[in-house]
Amino acid sequence: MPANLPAEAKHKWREASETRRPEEKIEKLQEFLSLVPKHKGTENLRAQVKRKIAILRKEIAEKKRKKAGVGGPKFFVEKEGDAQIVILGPTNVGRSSLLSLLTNAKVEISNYLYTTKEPTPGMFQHQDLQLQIVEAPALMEGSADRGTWGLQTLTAARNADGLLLMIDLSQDPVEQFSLISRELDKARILTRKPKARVEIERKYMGAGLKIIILGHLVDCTSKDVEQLLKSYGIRDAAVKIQGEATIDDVEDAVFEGTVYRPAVIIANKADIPNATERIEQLKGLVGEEMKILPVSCEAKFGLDKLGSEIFEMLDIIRVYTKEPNDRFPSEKPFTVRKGSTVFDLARRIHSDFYKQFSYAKVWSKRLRFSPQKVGGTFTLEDGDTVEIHMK
Ligand SMILES: Nc1nc2c(ncn2[C@@H]2O[C@H](COP(=O)(O)OP(=O)(O)OP(=O)(O)O)[C@@H](O)[C@H]2O)c(=O)[nH]1
Ligand SMILES: [Mg+2]
Repeated sequence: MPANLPAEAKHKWREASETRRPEEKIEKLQEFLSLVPKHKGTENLRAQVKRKIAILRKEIAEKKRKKAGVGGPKFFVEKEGDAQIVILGPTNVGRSSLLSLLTNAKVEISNYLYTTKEPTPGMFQHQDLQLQIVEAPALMEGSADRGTWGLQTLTAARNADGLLLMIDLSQDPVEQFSLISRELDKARILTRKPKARVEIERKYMGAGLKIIILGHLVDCTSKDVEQLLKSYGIRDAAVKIQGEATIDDVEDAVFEGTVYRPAVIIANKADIPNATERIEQLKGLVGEEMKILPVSCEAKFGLDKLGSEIFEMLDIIRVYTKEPNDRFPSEKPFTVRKGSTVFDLARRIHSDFYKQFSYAKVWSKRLRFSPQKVGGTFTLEDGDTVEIHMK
């Protein structure tokens, strides 16, 4: 990644990331680009910034159309529900068929290629979770490199919380999966948990830079990290470093370059005669790294497990909250990351709940008795009910 950018480029990046208005942001990003030296080491970064500019342009155009009340192709799908899941795959694999089986979205299913031309959403209810499923326009060779079509498909994937990578068992599964992997790779969307995860939370509540190292820094010290961030003008942020991180991983996080999106493979058209053989081929390629779910949208089998597979893939838990004077907990759960504590939940509800936290009562099947009085660092599990008491 882009080590050793000139100071003025770093300065410009800071300006760009602090600007909210898309028009102004584009301007700053263009200025930034002109300050980045052109060599192999900055290639990724330059491509990424160009992509950012192209996305901002779409955003502006879409806003204008909306204001003028004219229709036209939609580029972005606003998030709704508890999570947004994007169906990604080559043309004709059955993405629309899957969307129409899971939701009541109106989509055209046909044997023609490239029927779906814009990201199309629908809501899918899994137990008490509302999952928004979005069919992205077909992925093709070169999607990551060119044009509006590829940009809208991969932007949808980048903005999602999880991916359903769909392939067609009546065609060569290895070829299709390789195509998907290649394009995701180029767009810097990882579907395997990365070794390192660096999160930079700007505008950290306490003043100053706080570096929280939960893993290891492999080629630098925390002083180096501090210095790097300061050179980008980041003096007020919480930086969480997990796993085995390098200084490049930290710099990549500054540019919000690589993202990780969990995924499962949906192997559709499992009703065709030699499906079993092709599933084995695919397994040989993918190994244990990703789940493969053979389904048939036409014969309607294999789909009953989809909801729980998505839930598992997302790595989230559902937590129910209760007011101290109410008899029953909320019907709608909060969804929080697996491993979250009572403090994390409190922060999610409202910052006051965190700041004035006193203790909580937790009802849970796994506890020997419920409710149990717990502190803020108590780790929650799926299905827990929490009652927060403030000072
Ligand atoms: N045999 C079989 N055919 C299927 C299955 N699912 C979908 N099809 C057929 O595959 C073709 C493509 O289905 P779509 O759902 O339109 O595929 P898509 O991925 O949305 O395609 P585009 O939007 O055009 O890229 C249609 O003719 C479907 O009837 C399946 O499980 N088995
Ligand atoms: Mg379609």
